[in-house]
Amino acid sequence: MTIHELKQQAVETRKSLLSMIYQAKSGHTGGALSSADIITALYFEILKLDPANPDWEGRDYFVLSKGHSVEGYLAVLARRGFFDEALLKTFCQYKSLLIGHPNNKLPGIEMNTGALGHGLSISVGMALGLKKDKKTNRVFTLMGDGELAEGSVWEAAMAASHYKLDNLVAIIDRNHLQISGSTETVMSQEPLQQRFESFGWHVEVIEGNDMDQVVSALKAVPFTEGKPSLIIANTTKGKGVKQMEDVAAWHHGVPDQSLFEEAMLTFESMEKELDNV
Ligand SMILES: Cc1ncc(C[n+]2csc(CCOP(=O)(O)OP(=O)(O)O)c2C)c(N)n1
Ligand SMILES: [Mg+2]
Repeated sequence: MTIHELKQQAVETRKSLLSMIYQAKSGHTGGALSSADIITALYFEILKLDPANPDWEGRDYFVLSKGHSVEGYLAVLARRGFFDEALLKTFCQYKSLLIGHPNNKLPGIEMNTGALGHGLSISVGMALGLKKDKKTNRVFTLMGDGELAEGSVWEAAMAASHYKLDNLVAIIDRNHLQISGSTETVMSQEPLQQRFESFGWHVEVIEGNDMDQVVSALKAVPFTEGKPSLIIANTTKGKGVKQMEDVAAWHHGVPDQSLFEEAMLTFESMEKELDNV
């Protein structure tokens, strides 16, 4: 896909995830919006996948370590054809497989996540297994910046470089907010790049809501042979809905009817603008 088409897809992802949250009256809005460009690029351009055969041996693996941002993940999986898009309407309803966090009973989802701090460890295990089997599949994992307060992340970071896992790519959605406020107030993360570098990773810092930069970085991995790759993606929590941007309360806020309708109109005008380019 071209960058232009990917930008259009990212607007679709935002429309879809906000509709799911509005309908369900539940969800994690801010972090789903901040990571919408990254998850769209992964699923429409980067990952090797076969939606008709989710267990295809040659696939790349993806773990949504910040499992609460499931809405964008479900939206791209459905649009890529892993399951019927109509199922998105059942999000968070009784007996639906589309629960509030990733559920590996759904085609395309490798790993149940939601308890933060486990995705990187799981991804290290997957990447190590693939290396031992002399396979070339890659493993991608998307983490939150608040999630980095979990000690298990750092054990995994150590192991990834110890085992020279250059088939592992971690992305941090660096929106500077977690559930209750700024990451720097709750548990400071800086100097984040140097921390990971000191753990033996090759780190690149990008603007994570800029599709050009997201795709360029994801296409350039592994950055260094023999090292795990980390992309620190600077993003805005709530990206795309002005009232939600950079506001901690929108971590799991649900828009009322008027804000929902206003946001959908904004997305539609973004689409029209892109159509005219
Ligand atoms: C182990 C664990 N502790 C607490 C939570 C509750 N929780 C859900 S989301 C969240 C904040 C995460 O912040 P961040 O990783 O920055 O996510 P984002 O900003 O991308 O939404 C917390 C504390 C959890 N899911 N798992
Ligand atoms: Mg965050």
